[in-house]
Amino acid sequence: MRKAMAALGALLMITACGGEGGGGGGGDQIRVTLVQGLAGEEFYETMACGARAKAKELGVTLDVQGPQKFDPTLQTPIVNSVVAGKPDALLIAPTDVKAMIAPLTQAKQQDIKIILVDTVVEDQSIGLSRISTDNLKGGAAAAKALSEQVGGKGKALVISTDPGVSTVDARIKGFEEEIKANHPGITSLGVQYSHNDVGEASRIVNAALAKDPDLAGVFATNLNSATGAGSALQQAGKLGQVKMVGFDAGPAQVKQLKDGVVQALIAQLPGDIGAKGVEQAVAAVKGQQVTPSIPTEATIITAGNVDQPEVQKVLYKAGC
Ligand code: T6T
Repeated sequence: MRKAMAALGALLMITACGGEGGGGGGGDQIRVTLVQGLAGEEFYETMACGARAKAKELGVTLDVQGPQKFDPTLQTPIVNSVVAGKPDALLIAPTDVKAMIAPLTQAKQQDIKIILVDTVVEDQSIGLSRISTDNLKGGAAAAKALSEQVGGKGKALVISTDPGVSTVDARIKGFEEEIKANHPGITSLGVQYSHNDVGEASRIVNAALAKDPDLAGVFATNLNSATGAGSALQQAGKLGQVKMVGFDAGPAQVKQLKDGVVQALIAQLPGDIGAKGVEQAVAAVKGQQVTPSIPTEATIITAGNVDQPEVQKVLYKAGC
């Protein structure tokens, strides 16, 4: 029943977003579709804004669609219906490294140019260009920032979304390797998974605080995990006692930063990823040079620099 409802929800999403930008779709106009990892979430909405602006600049027709949950069982029917509509190119953030290979193979067989934005799939033959933050480096930066906050010692917990999501898996790897290599005083309590659910992330932190009252730090690998972990620390009155570093810079997280719930955020450049995605899609459709791998930058945000104009520019938005 829940699946049927979710599929219906996804179908409703498709009809609501068809046909944007690029002045009405003349015959030879390039048609691109962006399939987000999660519709309505600030990271992917900011990505869509960057893609839309670039599409307008290049005179491309852009459709933006996304599932209601970060879930391959919801993303797959969207990809299948996009493929049926035969766009010239598809920008997609695959929600699982394995499960999204089959639907994307279909798209490739239809000669739809595929550009992977943010996340990737294991099959290296899928994606003419892969555009994403250097997440391994981002995870290591999070480890350094957290270690600094806790004075290089104590127990640290990692909260992530689900195994099989390329970005957050790389952040965990970068974090754990940095801790092992350079922060001997830090004891990693391992990773727990929130399934990208804010409430679940809160529940995990509450349970961790009960089990390890001397918990020193938390690394949350993405927006929803960070938001949930932060509210649990706030409700437990652990502000400043348990330090936290979170990936992403959505409005809720920036508020937590200003309230002293979290000490550092690692902000990606989703708008940049979206814009570069459209550029690579157009190049691929025109048979021009395409760049196979494009790493994008990330910025460490603290209460000390959050109000600086250049930092304000990288904060995520819920709309354009
Ligand atoms: O962290 C981003 C994105 O990079 C990741 O792939 C999934 O989660 C976010 O969308 C934030 O929720």
